[in-house]
Amino acid sequence: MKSKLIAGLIATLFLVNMLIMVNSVSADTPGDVTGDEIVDVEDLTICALALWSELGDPDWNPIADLNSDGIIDIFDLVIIGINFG
Ligand SMILES: [Ca+2]
Repeated sequence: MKSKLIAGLIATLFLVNMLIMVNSVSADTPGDVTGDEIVDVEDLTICALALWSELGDPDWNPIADLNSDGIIDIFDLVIIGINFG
């Protein structure tokens, strides 16, 4: 019972954090890495190539850090996924 409560709390905190990060994106077209105002496979590819990189890593690509938190991770991919197409 206690472990389910903790798991639920963690899941809730994760979702709230994700929503805050998505809403903090300031671009005119969220998820648009290339700047062509379309969120498509090109944006996804650029982000995927930099996935799991952090500032200073060889794979780091600042334009793929859509939520500007210094790491390219699932939250950046979520921004692309939400706005894809
Ligand atoms: Ca990021």
